[in-house]
Amino acid sequence: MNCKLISVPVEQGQPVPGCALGPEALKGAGVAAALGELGHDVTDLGAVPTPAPHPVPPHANNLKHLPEISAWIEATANMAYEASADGFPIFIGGDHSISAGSVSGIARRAAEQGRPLFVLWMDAHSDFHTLDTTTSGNLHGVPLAYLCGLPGFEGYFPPLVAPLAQERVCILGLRSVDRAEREALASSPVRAYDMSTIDRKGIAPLLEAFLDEVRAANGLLHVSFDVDFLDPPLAPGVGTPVQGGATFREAHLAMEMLHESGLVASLDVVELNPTLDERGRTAGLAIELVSSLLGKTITGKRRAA
Ligand code: Z70
Ligand code: MN
Ligand code: MN
Ligand code: MN
Repeated sequence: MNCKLISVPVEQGQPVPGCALGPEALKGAGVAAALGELGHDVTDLGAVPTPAPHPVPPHANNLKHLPEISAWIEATANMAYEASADGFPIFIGGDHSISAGSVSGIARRAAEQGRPLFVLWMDAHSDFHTLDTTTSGNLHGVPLAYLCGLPGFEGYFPPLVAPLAQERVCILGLRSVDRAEREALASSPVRAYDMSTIDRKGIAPLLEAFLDEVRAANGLLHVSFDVDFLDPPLAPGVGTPVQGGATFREAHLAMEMLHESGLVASLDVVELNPTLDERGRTAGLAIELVSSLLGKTITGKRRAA
């Protein structure tokens, strides 16, 4: 596999400084070497160049850095579209607003190829606000609603070439969902699994059922991994930790299953904030999990890359 590393050093989608240093932290902690060890070719495509802010009209809601984030989404989408012609793009954030760009570019490519795109959103948060419903104004809280074609983004975010089919989206790991997001999810076919559901049913059967659907549809799968999916004591280097997250064993198993499925075509790793990390633990853990998704095994007896 040709793994293409794409840095998207954006932090204006959320309020805590430091998240823009995520790409350098992950690279500094050896993500390229770790993937090389697994037999992959690794190409570092560098960073999405900082775009000029978009001249968007004023919005009635108090949205933070809307012109900048809108421009980053467009620039990231263009890079994602180009990079997804071949190989396995890995988008390293940056806050989760970058996925509005990475996934929309991937979706445009998948639509051209006539392949249904499925998205696994591993996150403590649903990121399912529209521009009208967000109460924080932090745009890392809206990317999934935008990608699913919810209304109100027109004229503010770039036009979506290929909105996601909501029944092909699965959110895993929820424990912080705002009221408006809860209402929007209740009337949406998006699968939204919170931690209680994971505790009761187990992460493996939930994920396996989703992977079966991707396989049956001959689909492509994009994984959007928000590091705050993980339990905060394990992964302190995130801006918005929420207690009660996934354990190492749950996350590790999910990544191994994703690899074994052979269905994953692209990946985001977002919300890593190295200034809040403890001696690089969170970055190291993220690399361990990305390695599992790309074929690292314990005994070496599983399916090869
Ligand atoms: C909240 C909001 C959020 C990530 C925090 C939080 C959103 N729902 N997303 N961390 N990744 O402000 O809209
Ligand atoms: Mn532009
Ligand atoms: Mn998120
Ligand atoms: Mn999150």
